Amino acid sequence: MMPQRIYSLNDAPVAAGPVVYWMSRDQRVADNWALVHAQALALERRVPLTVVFTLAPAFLGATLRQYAFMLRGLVQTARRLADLSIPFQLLHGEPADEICRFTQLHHIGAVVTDFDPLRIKRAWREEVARRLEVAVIEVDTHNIVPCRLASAKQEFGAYTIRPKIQRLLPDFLHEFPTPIRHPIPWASPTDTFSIEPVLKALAVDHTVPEVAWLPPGEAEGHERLATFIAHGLASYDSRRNDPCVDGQSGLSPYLHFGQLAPQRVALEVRRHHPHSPSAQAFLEELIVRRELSDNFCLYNPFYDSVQGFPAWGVRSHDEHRHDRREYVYSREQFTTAATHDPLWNAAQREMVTTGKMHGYLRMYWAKKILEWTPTPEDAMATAIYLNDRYQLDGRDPNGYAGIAWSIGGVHDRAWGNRPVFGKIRYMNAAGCARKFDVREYIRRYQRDD
Ligand code: FAD
Ligand code: FO1
Repeated sequence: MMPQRIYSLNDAPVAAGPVVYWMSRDQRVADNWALVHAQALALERRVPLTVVFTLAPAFLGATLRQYAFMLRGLVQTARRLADLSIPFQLLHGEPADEICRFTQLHHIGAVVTDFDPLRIKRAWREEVARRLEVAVIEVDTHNIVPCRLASAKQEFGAYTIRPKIQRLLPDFLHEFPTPIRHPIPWASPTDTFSIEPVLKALAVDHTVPEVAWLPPGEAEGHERLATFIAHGLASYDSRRNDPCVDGQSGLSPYLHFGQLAPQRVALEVRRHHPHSPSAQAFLEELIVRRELSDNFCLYNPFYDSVQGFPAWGVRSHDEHRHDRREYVYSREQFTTAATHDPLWNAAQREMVTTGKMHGYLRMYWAKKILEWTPTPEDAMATAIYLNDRYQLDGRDPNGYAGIAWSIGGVHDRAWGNRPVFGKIRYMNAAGCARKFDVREYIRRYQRDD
């Protein structure tokens, strides 16, 4: 099923010369269709193969926290590639410039890169495809059913994309081929990068520290998966909405940075728990909800703003723009968890201190930002800023879709009309108290001062 994952970004031919896999979203050796395709091209032509990663400055507001998790993972990936005689090279600077310079310098014959629906990434790929005279090929190795194949348009919700994905899943949910040691060596010398000087030199905000509780890397992602399957999956259905227990998988940072393939997760879950309702609930999130987010970001150019909301959501917000807001908070007050609501403050502190807010509270957290900001535009800007600054798994289609669901009704339906929210689904602390022990959660994330 490889051909359906491949999308040519220009109509230039695969020329003679080495092949480069420009790795970006899917930062792994195992279970990576883009690497498999790049190596197939290189083997056919009996030419060298290399992997490059362009380290961009200040990617979507990422801080030391996210860059460190990513780079520590890349060190491990670079080592795994070296074992396959495939050099990994880290390029610094504007990605499109660096790729074009690298391609000219090394007389590259083809550039393979991975799929990512985010605007910034498409701009990088489109500029490279325009400037190069050799083939630039995109491979979707993040989605089990390739995003462009699952649907040719923005889907209304999980209920419309689910049948399309389920029909195609048997064609795609298979084992991966494994890359082999590359027989033709890369000619020029390559320098291995050591991480500490790179981290120190990074011109990003160093005030958001690394987290210690989740070790980055491909191996660690696989370990986390094995632990979840052995101890968490069976009770996922009953515990995933309770932030006082460790009921989610904890996989999102590994999935976001591509250190673990969603398809690997689905294969292992299906292998160990083929029929449990808990496994089905988990696969619904992992496959349908996650691939719906890529669909939203691919086909909705306004995935991070109010214009991206469904028409009924835009209309509803316009009707309620002048409703009195009982509380209005500044970005500073949100950031420092200084609202009147101990539950919201606890969720904010969980995110700031651990880098991963519990999934159930993310809905409540974002909806309260809508309630306590002057306009829906402010709400979107504030939620995205905080989410992308503190979450390890931020700057991801899941985040833009999750925030647009919470604030704008994307992938949701209209509810009864109420002040400020209009027809957007409402949530409050009383509703949370019906789901979990709110006082216990608040106690856990008490301000430690
Ligand atoms: P699990 O419950 O174990 O789920 C496993 C995987 O399934 C997740 O890693 C994810 O890939 C997928 N998944 C689960 N729930 C969703 C969902 N609602 N939408 C899409 N995919 C889902 N997810 C991010 O990856 N990055 C974000 O920045 C992000 N921001 C969010 C903001 C808001 C306001 C909301 C409502 C949701 C957001 N989500 C985000 C989706 C979801 O909350 C997280 O994916 C999940 O909590 C990650 O933890 P986990 O891997 O332990 O989850
Ligand atoms: N991808 C890159 O190709 N180069 C980068 O420098 C880079 C930095 C980065 C920082 C934080 C983060 O969360 C993601 C980052 N990514 C980078 C992209 C990432 O791998 C994903 O492609 C998207 O964020 C998810 O679609």
